[in-house]
Amino acid sequence: MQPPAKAGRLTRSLVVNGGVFIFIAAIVAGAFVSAYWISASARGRAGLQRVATVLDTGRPMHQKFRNIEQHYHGCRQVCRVASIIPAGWGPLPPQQPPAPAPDAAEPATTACPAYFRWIHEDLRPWRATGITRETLEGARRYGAKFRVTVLAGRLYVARYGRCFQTRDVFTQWGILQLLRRYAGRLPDLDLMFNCQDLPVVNAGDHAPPPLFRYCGSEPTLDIAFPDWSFWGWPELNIKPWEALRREISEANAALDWTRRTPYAYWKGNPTVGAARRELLKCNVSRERDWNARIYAQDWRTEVRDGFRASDLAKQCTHRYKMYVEGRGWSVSEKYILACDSVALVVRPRFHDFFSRGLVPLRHYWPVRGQCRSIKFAVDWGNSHPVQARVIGGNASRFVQEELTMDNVYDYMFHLLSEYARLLRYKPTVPGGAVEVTVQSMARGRRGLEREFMAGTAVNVSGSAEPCELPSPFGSEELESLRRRKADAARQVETWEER
Ligand SMILES: *[C@@H]1O[C@H](CO)[C@@H](O)[C@H](O)[C@H]1NC(C)=O
Ligand SMILES: *[C@@H]1O[C@H](CO)[C@@H](O)[C@H](O)[C@H]1NC(C)=O
Ligand SMILES: CC(=O)N[C@H]1CO[C@H](CO)[C@@H](O)[C@@H]1O
Repeated sequence: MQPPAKAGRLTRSLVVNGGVFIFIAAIVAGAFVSAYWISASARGRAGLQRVATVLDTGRPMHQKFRNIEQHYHGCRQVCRVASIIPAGWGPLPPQQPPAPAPDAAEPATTACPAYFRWIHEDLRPWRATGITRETLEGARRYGAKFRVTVLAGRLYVARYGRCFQTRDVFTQWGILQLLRRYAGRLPDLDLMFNCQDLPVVNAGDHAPPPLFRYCGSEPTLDIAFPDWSFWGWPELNIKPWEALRREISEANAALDWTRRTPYAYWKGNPTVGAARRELLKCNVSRERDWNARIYAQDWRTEVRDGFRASDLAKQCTHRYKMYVEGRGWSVSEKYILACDSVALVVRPRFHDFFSRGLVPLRHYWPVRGQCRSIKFAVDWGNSHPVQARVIGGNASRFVQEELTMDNVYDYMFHLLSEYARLLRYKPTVPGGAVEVTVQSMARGRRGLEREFMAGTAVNVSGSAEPCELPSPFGSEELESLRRRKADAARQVETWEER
C-alpha cells in the first residue's frame, strides 16, 4: 500500500493546480459571496447544532458528509473550521479524577483481546531501568520526527521533521481523540515518534531509546502504535477504519465464499520491496497458471480518479487474498483479513500492533515466497472448502471483533499508560512544542481530510470504560507461541512437498 514518492509529488501538484483554480474562482466569485459569508457566520450557532445532529444520526458516512457539505456550501471560508466541530466541543477538559464506577461491586470491564499482551513485551527493554529524559532524547539519533507530550490531558507536539502525506496529522488526531475519549484518565507522558516505514532501534544499543512507530520487527526495539489509516488515508481515499470495516462486512455478506473467484488476488504497488517484485513472477501467463491473479496499482490513473477504482470494500471478490509486505508492514493487512477470504500471508518480517495476535493455519495460511506455494494453497483450499472457509471466517471475525475502534483506542490507552509508568522524570512542555487541539488541527483543512476528521471525532459525552489489560506472557508461553508459528510453517512445507 505504500505509494511511491512520485505519487506524493503527483498529489501535491494536483493540489497546487486545484489551488490555483480555486484562487482564480475566488477572485471572480468574491464580490458575490462575501455578503453571504457574513450572514452564514451569523447563523453559525444554529449550524453547529445542525452538524451535531447530522453526526449523530448513524447514517452512512458519505451521506452525513454530503449533508454537511450542502449545509456549508456557501461558507467554506468562514465556517471551514466550525463545520467539523459539533456543538459542545470546547477545549479539552482539565485533568479530572476518574469517575467512580457506578457500582463498585460489579466491575463493568471486559477483558482486552489477547494481542494486548504484547504491550508488556514492547515495553520490556525499559522495565528494569525506566526511561530518563536523556534516554528519550536519544531517539533523535534514530530520526524521531515528532514528540508527543501530554500534560494534564492536553496535547503538545514538537516537530523535528517531515512525515509523508498526512501520516503525522492523522496520528496526532487519533491521540487527540483518545484524550477526549478517556478525558482525565491518561497520565502525563512524553514520547518520540517516527512516521517512516522501517523499524530502526538497534537492540544492541547500550541505552536504547523508546521510539514509537507503525511497526516493529524481531531484531529491533521500536514500539508498534496504530497507524494513521485507522482515522483515514485521505490521499488514497481510504475511509476511516470503523466505516470501512462495516462496509467490508456488508460486502462479505453479499458475496458468499463459494461464489467468489477461486484464485489468489493481489493488488498494490509492486515496486516497493523484493517480495513484491518476486510475486509478479507468479502472475498467470500463457505458459503457466500459479493460481495467482496479480494487479499493479496504476498510480497515475488512480490519483487522477481519486482512487475510485481501488474501493477496498469491492475487493473481496476472490476466495484467496495475498498479503505481501512492502518496504515495511503494509496497512492493507486489516483490509485483506476482513474479506472472509483465506489470507495467504507471505512470510512477514514486520508486525504491527495487532498482527502478533494472528495464528497461522487458524487465521491465515502461511506461504513462502515461491509461486508453487501459492498454487498449492489455492489447490488445497479449493479441495478442502470447509476448512478453508473456517480460516477465512476466523480472520474476518478477528478483525470485526478484536480490531474495532474501541479496541484500537483501548490499545493506545494501555500502551501509553504503561509507558508513562516507566518515565523517571516529570514531563514538561519541551522546547519548540505547541499545544494541539481539535480546533488547531481542523483549521484550514478541506475535502477528505476534513471529512475524515469529522467522521472520527470522538463523542466527549461518552463514558467509555477501557477493557482490562491482560497480564504479560510467561517465558514458556512466548516460547510456545514461537514454536507454534514455526511448526505451522513447517507443516505447510511438508504438505507441499508430499
Ligand atoms: C454520544 O453520547 C451520548 C450519551 O452517551 C449518546 O446518546 C449519543 O448517541 C452519542 N453520539 C454518538 C455520535 O455516538
Ligand atoms: C497479470 O495477468 C493478468 C492477466 O493476464 C493481467 O491482466 C495483469 O495486468 C497482470 N498483472 C501484472 C502486474 O502484470
Ligand atoms: C481462533 C478462532 O476464532 N477459532 C475459530 C475458527 O472457526 C471455528 C469454526 O467456526 C471455531 O470453532 C474456532 O474456535
